[in-house]
Amino acid sequence: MSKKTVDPRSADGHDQSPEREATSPHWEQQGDTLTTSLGVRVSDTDNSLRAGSRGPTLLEDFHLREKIMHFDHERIPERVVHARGAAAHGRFILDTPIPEHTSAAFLTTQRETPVFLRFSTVAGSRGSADTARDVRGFAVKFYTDEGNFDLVGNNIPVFFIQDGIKFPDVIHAAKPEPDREIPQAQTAHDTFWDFASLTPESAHMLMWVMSDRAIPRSFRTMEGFGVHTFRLVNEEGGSTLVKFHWKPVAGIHSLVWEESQKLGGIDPDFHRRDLWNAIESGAFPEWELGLQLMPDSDEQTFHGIDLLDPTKLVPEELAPVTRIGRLILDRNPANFFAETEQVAFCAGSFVRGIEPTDDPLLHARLFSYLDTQITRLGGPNFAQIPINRPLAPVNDNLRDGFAQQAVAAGRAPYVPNSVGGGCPIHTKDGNGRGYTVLPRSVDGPKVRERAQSFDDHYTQAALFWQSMAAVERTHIVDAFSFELSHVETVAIQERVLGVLADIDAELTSRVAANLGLDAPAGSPPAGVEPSPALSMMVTEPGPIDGRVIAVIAADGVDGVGLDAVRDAVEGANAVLHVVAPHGGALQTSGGGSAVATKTLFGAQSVEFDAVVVAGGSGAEGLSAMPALTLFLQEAYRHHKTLGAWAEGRSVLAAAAVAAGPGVVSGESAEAITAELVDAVGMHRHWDRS
Ligand code: HDE
Repeated sequence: MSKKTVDPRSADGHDQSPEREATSPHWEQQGDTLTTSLGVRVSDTDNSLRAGSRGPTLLEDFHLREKIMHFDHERIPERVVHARGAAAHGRFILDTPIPEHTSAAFLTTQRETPVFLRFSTVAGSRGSADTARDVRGFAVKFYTDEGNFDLVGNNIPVFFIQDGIKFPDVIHAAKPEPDREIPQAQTAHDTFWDFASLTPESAHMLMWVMSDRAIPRSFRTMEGFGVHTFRLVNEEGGSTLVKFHWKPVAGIHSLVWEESQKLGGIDPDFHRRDLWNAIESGAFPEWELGLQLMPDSDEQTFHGIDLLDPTKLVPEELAPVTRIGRLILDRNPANFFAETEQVAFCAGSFVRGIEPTDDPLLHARLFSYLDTQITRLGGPNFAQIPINRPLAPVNDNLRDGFAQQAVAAGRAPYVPNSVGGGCPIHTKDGNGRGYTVLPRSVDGPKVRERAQSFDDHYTQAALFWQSMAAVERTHIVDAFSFELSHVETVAIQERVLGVLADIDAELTSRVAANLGLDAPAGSPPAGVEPSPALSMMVTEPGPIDGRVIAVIAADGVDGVGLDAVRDAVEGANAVLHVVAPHGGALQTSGGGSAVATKTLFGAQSVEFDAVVVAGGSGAEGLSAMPALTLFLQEAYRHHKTLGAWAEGRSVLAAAAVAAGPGVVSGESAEAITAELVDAVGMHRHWDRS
């Protein structure tokens, strides 16, 4: 290599062109002939080599040995936390460059940056259900021109603990109890609440996890948060503190608890399926990237909130969220294992212009993610796995190790050298765009202690409670009651009530009443100013892209009406399923036919966002089906939009769900379509109860 050139290839010597995902030989196997891993063509993969057709199998069968050997090792350790997840490719489009705040190239000039986004639950194992009550991971890998930046966040803006040294404790408490390995993917058990009740710093996070935020309708309807405060540094060395937000274009929406429990059995892949189907149907999930920008100062506080404390948020009313760009997911993974399972997010992967602050939770993470990949991905070369490779050129002087893919030529993988012509060279200040760190003084005695400014655990827990609408509060009460009713030790239940008493008296008394315990008196904070931005209540119809609507129909269905509803639903980018007593073709009233895509034997109302009963002569027989009565009543109880036209109205009436908020009915399909789309756009009709 001549002196000043940098190898434009990645660590494993492969092309770095942006098209590499689609075209590189890494992404698909070559040729159309079955071969062994060493390229020998296989003539029979169905019968092992035997001494006679009923005789013993011969060890000499190298194809059998290789096939079984490889199969035996197809699994890698699942993630210690966030094991269950789903991911997609996309792009981040910068709309408003912010060079005044950061030198990060992907945030300073208008451009698109490829991204990979993995969503996850935290507690459950890889095969657990998507809809469990839990925090959701929201991890974004930006493949920027200056290297990879990972924003490894959650759908909740705060965390259980203030110091990373407590992470093994909170996770050991939340995971299945170690003697019996029960329960899977749930916090409704003694050890979690034992820990929580003894860890007052978790109070604020508990409020979020017991709220509907922890049972999202879809990954597409979740907010994302970087949680910690980060530091942006501009070209001149000026700095700003920042909290990252992802705002879903589809709105912030959740399931109801009964629904999420049922879905855990009926469709454990509910969120994974929703993400996959939305992308395949072209309803591309989208978020806006928003920043809360706060002045950097020695104190690193804002309106009295210690920005280094990850159990605190900054209300949007105090620091507005400035939208600067959009993230669009537009491509499903080609291979779950290669991409979603092997992607390695590292909370310590920064690009220039973005730095960590001294948040003690973040600091433990800076170590943990790099470390965990060594076990999970089998050695130190995980950055060479295609999904982890940067698009920026790599020339890293890292050599050898397990699963080394690179054929690194040259004699001088060390600095300084003369043998290699001095290459690779440093990118010093003023000599290109090297990663530099803002010089800040660090001073203080070595201590193991928390700052006093981390002490108030209750004000923001109360802020959350007081910012909720009545129905959201009821759901929080119900969630605490559900969880604590699974706790066998009364002393733990009582301790949790003690924590709640320092948040809000009404919350405490309602939960205590449900448990049949006395509500203790506490000292809830006074004068808390609610933050309306924390509520998920919807006041006007939002987009319904990717929503799934069932039209219940039978032979004799009004085919013209069905087409009108289909046009309206699909025109709004949503998905329509005809659900009928039998599969295959349905005869329509006009003598044509319609296809039933699901049947009442297989489908359940929890799989849909809205249910409409079609008009036509077939409706009469539907009223007599107990499975359909349950279907409709459940949809009603879950506050979903219900609809019917013409004869279909009698089916709603027979199920006693013909009237109420969010029930849309009319003489004809055409008469209800606009109202139907708007009603689905409200997500749920909470005033029904
Ligand atoms: Fe993580 N976390 N975490 N975490 N985390 C992991 O990394 C850890 C924390 C988050 O889709 C692990 O590759 C420690 C906060 C997400 O692949 C591990 C601490 C937040 C994901 C780990 C935290 C997160 C992880 C497991 C306390 C929100 C999934 C496997 C100091 C801001 C990423 C892995 C993916 C995964 C450690 C706390 C988010 C073990 C030690 C706070 C979204 O390294």
